[in-house]
Amino acid sequence: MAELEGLEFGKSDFVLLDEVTMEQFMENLKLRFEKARIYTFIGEVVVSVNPYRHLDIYGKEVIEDYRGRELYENPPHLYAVADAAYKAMKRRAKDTCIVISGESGAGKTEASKYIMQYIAAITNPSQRAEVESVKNVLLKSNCVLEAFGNAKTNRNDNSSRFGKYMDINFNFNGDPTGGHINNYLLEKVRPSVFSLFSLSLCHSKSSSQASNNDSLCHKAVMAALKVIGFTTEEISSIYKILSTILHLGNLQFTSDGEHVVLVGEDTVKHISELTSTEPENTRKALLYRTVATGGGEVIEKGHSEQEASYGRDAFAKALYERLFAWIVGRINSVIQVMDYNPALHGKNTVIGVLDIYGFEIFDNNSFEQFCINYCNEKLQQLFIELILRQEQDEYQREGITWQNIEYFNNQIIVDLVEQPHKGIISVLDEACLTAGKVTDTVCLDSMNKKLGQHPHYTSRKLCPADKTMDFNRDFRIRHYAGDVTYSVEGFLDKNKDPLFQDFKRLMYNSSDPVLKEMWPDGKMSITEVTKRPLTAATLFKNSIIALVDKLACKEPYYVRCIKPNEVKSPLLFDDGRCQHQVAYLGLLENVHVRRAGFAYRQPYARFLQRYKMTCEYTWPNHLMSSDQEAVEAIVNQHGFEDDVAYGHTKLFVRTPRTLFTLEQERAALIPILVLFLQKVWRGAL
Ligand code: AD9
Ligand code: MG
Repeated sequence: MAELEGLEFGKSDFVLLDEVTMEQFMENLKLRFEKARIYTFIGEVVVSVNPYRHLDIYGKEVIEDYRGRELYENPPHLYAVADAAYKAMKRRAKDTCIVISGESGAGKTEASKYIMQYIAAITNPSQRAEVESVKNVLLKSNCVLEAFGNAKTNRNDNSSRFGKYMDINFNFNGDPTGGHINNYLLEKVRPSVFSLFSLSLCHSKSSSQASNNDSLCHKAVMAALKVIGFTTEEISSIYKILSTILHLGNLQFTSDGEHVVLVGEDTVKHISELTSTEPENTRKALLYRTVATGGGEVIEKGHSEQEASYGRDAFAKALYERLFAWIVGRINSVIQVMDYNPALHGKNTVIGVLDIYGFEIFDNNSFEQFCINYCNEKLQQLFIELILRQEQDEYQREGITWQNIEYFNNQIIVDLVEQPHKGIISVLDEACLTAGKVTDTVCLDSMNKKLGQHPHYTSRKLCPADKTMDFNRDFRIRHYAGDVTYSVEGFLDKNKDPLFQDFKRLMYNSSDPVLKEMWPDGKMSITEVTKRPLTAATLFKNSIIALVDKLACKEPYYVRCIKPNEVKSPLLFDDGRCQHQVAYLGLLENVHVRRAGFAYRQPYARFLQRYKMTCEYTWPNHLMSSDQEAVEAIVNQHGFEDDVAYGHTKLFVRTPRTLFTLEQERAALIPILVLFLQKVWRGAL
């Protein structure tokens, strides 16, 4: 068993702070970061600070230290949470989930990988081939999703531009049998340049031309694609689509005075070759759109230069989005659990791992931040609700008297965003549906009208004195994590996310079967396409509601990630930035909740087994009528009466200090006991 940490490393659980204040919290967090203790508990929650350097704390021996242990037996670690989630799943047949949150670059994706690796390492001890192959695919899927869905941003060199939720299924043995991945809100703009470029460059160039790093990455992706089971044809289609996206980026339009014309017919030729379409059709789709007139007549209408550029960009983004969705779908079809018969195999249980973007507050906040922050409101609600609900259920079940805890219920902000007919999303959708030229500013006006009274909404019009906002552009939401000012510019376009039907039809008619498969909606004729597709915000809302439903029925475990500085430095702890994150992650609130309740609980028999040596009435055996009575004797002898409550089957301990004291006493007694036993053994006594 790993050594418990000494006091020079600070408190390993924030619940142990002398006083729960921001100062004490930050002091402890900083001290631990400086001593390379990047993980700290709040009860069962792990707070993690990105070390920005390699730490030797993830090896095989460390995994062995955590395997099957109780949380407080080892120093805080991701492995402790992973093990707790796994144990609950295996021993109690509970579906569990691990929710990893934090801002960009805080270390979520790395954490999710360590958790997956831990689970892979502790399962399938008998090395059964079919389980090994499932594990391999699950691990390799990360590499592929990162290659296609990550990008270098100014906040993170390897930023995931999508939220990911992965279910891992287990059989009654506790071995993985498969899984399912859901992805959320892929950001279509940023990744399209850098990562795709290096991927497809590697593919087309010989490895001597590509940089060493790129070529290594490319090799790993190719190997992962093959392990997952992508065929050669599929891989070739994937790279052709990537090239198409890059060629579209080079395509320019100009005007001959009357018509819009393409600059560089060669590019069009390349695109049609890569997409297996007729060059003439490709050209047409780029320059014209088919529209149905009021009388039902179908005509071709030439684009303006601006419309053509807009169409090209929308097409490139849609190609990327559909490619990514198709890859996820393809991975899912491989890892899907088949032929599972509960009658034969026992209950199929699940551990879900959620790696999703945290709260974002930038200088300029747009539609993406709006969606991301709404998602965080939903998750925060779930966090409070689940943690409190679970606590309160347990106290009730065990017959413990308990006072409900007051907390800020952010339902009001969730409503502000998602309520039908009234919420921001609904106002946006309405503006998108209105025919004619509804501008972003007009949309802002209708939000002001509808939401002006809402305590968490404001804008310059409603609050003229606030000069930090622009009159025609900005609105502000008072989020649970703080105020965020959004610029409404581009909201409508991003919400409508329109793509001319002509592109869909072009792709559907491609003779590349993989590409065709990605565009089933290209089958519809122009007269069929009158129904408006759901908007981006509504689609996102629906997917987040479904996600929350999924999480709500699982036992949750949390990893809260913090980014120590903006410059990726292993040495710098930026107090201001860190404090801000602690505040909006609600960590102090979390400590309060945890302290108000009982931090630890243990069945009487287990408690007794572990600590009986610390009490003269229970060592080596007790003569009392029940385990509960024996536990009471231990508690009384140590003077912990005020810190515990007795449930029907378990002892509840308010502060972990009690347990630590017992732990220390036990640790001190063990060598004496060993000595004693050795002497007995040798007949010296
Ligand atoms: V984003 O929202 O996808 O932009 P993440 O996922 O929160 O973000 P990520 O896990 O990608 O951040 O971490 C960013 C970088 O920090 C990694 O590429 C590593 O270089 C570094 N990092 C994060 N966690 C660790 C760690 N436990 N040990 C060492 C780490 N380095
Ligand atoms: Mg990430």
